[in-house]
Amino acid sequence: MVAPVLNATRVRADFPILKERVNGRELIYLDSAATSQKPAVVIDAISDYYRHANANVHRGVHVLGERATQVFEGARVSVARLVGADPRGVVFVRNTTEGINLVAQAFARERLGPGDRIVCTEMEHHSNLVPWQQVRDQSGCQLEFIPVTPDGRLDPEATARLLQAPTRFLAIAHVSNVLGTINPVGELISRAHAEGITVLVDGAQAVPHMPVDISLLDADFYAFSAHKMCGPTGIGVVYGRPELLEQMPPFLTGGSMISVVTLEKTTWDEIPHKFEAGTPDIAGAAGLQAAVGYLEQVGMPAIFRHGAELTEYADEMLSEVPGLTRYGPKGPNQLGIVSFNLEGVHPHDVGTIVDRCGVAIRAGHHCCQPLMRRLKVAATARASFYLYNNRDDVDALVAALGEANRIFRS
Ligand code: 7TS
Repeated sequence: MVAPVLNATRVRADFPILKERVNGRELIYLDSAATSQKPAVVIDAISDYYRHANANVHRGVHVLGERATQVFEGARVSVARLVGADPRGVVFVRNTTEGINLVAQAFARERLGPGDRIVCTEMEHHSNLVPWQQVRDQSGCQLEFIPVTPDGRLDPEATARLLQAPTRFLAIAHVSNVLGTINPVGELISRAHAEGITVLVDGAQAVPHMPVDISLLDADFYAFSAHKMCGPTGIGVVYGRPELLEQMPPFLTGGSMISVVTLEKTTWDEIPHKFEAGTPDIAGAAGLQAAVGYLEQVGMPAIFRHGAELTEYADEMLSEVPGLTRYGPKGPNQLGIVSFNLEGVHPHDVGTIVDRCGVAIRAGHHCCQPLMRRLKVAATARASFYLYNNRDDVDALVAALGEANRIFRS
């Protein structure tokens, strides 16, 4: 089935910040992989929550307490629907990073020891790499990495070698935040499960951009952040298979996650509350629910198609820029993210000149230092697109890169 086309002009009008002027020009925001902009419905949902419903959750006998609890639990149901998950498996955390740490400490550290192996990939964001080094150091298990090929994919032979004993855990990005590569996680999960390997997927760059169905993928754990999918900062999700969450000890302890507390011992609340210690980000949940509603209304298939078409157009246009090296795969297996360098110009200088032209991109290692080493670069410039970008934005980037070339290479 062909995905519907997104009306980029209409979508753009939903994002108040895109009317800002920077350096005397209309803002062109090409840094959505770092964080997305927010539509008015999300900003309003947060404000409305504080104006009409603010109270603490799961405790109030009063009306506002009930409203706040409805907002928070309603958000859980909405998120679960978006990603095809059982709401009992949807744990609210601060962000992807915290979600991965939860799984590393409450699942992997508990179960792995000397003789076991965790497998990661060289394209991971530090958030899906450093927590596994911690588990390795704490538990005495091994940690190995699937290498990345020169065209930005996972090495198939190493994947086959590493997806077997003694590997017990695989932690892998669904979409790379530097290369835009869409990893074949569904296939990897079924191969891993055939070998008894548990899988965590870092979906920080996938959920915002493509239809994701966690139950179809059969992921054991799946983490993502609201702020990259039109929602607010401060709230994210880690999905865990309910049977696994039930067996796991809590990650953080204290209020809200208990059943009975005596001075001697404590019993835990039901999942997912067992993993939500302390007062949660209720206003964030209100914003996230509005973001989910917004994405569903525009339609994830349309958003995916728009990102893929824009990336293809960017590839075509950037190939005309003199001295530009583009990293990562081209074609249908990558989306929304274009990393590159201009010969003889430091990526930070590229970023600064482009910013002067009103175009916001990111330059640096993108929290992927091992991947930078593999690409044999210290840093890259990166443009990342989202539903509110259009071809004019790509043209503005290309013009700004022409300016950088003129200044540095003339
Ligand atoms: N995983 C991936 C694949 C990411 O892209 C990011 C953030 C994270 C995890 C961490 O997300 P957080 O919400 O916990 O911070 N990526 C980026 C980026 O590419 N530029 O800034 C943040």
